[in-house]
Amino acid sequence: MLKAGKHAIDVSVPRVMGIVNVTSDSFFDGGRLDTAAAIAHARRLVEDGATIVDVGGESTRPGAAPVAEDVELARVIPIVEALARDGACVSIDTMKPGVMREALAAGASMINDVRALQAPGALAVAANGDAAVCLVHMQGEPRTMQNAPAYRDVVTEVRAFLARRAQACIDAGIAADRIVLDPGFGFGKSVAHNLDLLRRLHEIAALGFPVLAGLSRKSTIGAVTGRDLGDRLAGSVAAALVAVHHGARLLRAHDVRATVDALAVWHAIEHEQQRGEAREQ
Ligand code: HH2
Repeated sequence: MLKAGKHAIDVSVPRVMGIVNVTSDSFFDGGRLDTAAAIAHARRLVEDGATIVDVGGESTRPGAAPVAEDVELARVIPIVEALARDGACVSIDTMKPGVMREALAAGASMINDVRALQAPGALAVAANGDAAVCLVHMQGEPRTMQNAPAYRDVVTEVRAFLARRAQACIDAGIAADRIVLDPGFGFGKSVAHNLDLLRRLHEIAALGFPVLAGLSRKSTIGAVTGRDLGDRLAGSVAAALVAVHHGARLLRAHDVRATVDALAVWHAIEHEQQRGEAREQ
């Protein structure tokens, strides 16, 4: 069970985190700045089977321009409030402790931070409440992270970093059952690094925390398939299934319905005894 505020998420079955970006420049779904449209989109993702909705007001794509805190707050808080009022498990995708604090006050149940709570004050904000935390590995800064990322062994280094950050959370008073780890596909990684991480994801899962994988529509899918952004659904779903096969428990996805369906098929195959009736069909 992953504890996220008042929610307890059974991660023995892989779950989908639906992406709700409220930005001008997100790499796939940028341009949805209208609050009502963002809320409607998030509700659709919940209907489609998202267990968590991840609300972000600042793009972290390579080269993205930073967003001021007041602008980010104005974008995300009304959406977090509306979804939390619905009873949804809401994650706030931010690097800023001030946004984390306000989002938790507005009802968010999870902090998703690509800086893994390393900003001054971030750990304290998380430790103060009962939200889950998703700790992401990133080499460098969003603006420059894709300029020649380099590792001796990407999996060993990412795993060591995530283990250190999980320990820092536990030392700060965050219970182990509130911690999620994410290798940060595309965050200071080449295509080869991302594929290595995916192939050896079980080494990160072996740390004992649920692992989240975010590959949806990312450039690695484009590099492998030769497809543009709008045409990467099949590649993204394939990558999500491989991630689950190698130990991921949470999949961050733009296309919730397709990902949920693919996971249902995977789960039925892997746990066939629970699906006896499906065998009759
Ligand atoms: N990827 C993105 C943003 N947040 N959080 C986690 N935990 N893992 C990820 O892989 C991850 C993330 C980038 O994707 P997206 O939100 O679609 O784009 P943008 O950053 O341009 O808004």
